[in-house]
Amino acid sequence: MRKIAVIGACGQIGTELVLALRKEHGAENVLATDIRENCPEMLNNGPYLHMDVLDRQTVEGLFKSGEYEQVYLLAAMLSATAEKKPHFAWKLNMESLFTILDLAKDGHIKKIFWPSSIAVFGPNSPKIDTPQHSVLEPTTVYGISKLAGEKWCLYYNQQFGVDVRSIRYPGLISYKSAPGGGTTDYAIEIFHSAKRNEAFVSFLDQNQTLPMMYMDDAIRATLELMEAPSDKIKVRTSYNLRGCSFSPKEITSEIQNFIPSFKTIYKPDFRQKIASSWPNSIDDSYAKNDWNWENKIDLKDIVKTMLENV
Ligand code: AKB
Repeated sequence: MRKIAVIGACGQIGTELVLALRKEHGAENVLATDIRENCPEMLNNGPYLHMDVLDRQTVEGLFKSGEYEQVYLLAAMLSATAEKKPHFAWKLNMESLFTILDLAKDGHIKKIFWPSSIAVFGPNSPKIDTPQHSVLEPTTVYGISKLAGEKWCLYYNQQFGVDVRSIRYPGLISYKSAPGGGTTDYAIEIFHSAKRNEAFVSFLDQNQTLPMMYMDDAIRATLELMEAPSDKIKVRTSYNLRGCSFSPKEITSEIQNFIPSFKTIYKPDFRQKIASSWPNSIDDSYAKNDWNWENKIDLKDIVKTMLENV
């Protein structure tokens, strides 16, 4: 059996994805690679390689061996950090994708997963049940890079037959690994404050509803998409996926069902502007029809699980 590699394996999605892939395919068959020197303890059960995805020569050397059939390319700079380092964010998010797409085009990799985001939408997209095919006018560096990446994925699929698959992730909530630099990160930080019995200072407005999803659903979606027969994958930009939608006020009130004294204080910063350009909820009928996607975990379950485990 040929192997799987996850690039950007130490991030929020990567950590859990590596563990899920190793469970399914055997730990020795799933390589975790990241720019971090040392492998986090959670990923110690299988192979780890310290690698900078922008070092094209090293990345090519690894994959030209033909040992790896599937690559999950997760290395990226997220929305909030990307606004502070726009040029580097563009370089990281785009150059890494080209390296992997070119390796697949030349026959060294069979299947690629590359994550997109709800950030591809902008202020002129419909806010409620945002359709798969919608106005795409992102106003953030991150959103622009994800939209461009989606178009390149489609181009490599249509021109060269590259089997690249993608999901527009909403904000992802998990307790196993920390998020880094996203606008939706508040929905994780809030649980840490709640567990410390501290008031939470929200950088988003109380009524800013955003699409969110629990990590277990996101990992299951990723694996289901990658396992679906190629002819079922009709969307070769990136699939909309719906989890649940809530605002800081609503998640606060759910937490108060467990910790009645818990409070959130609202001090919106630059991230509020990013959030207000994104949808409130997502229509995912294409994912449902094409590969039978179905979300399972709602806000009540998320709050219970997070409070039990954070
Ligand atoms: C972010 O907030 O930047 C990410 C995303 C929605 O893609 N979580």
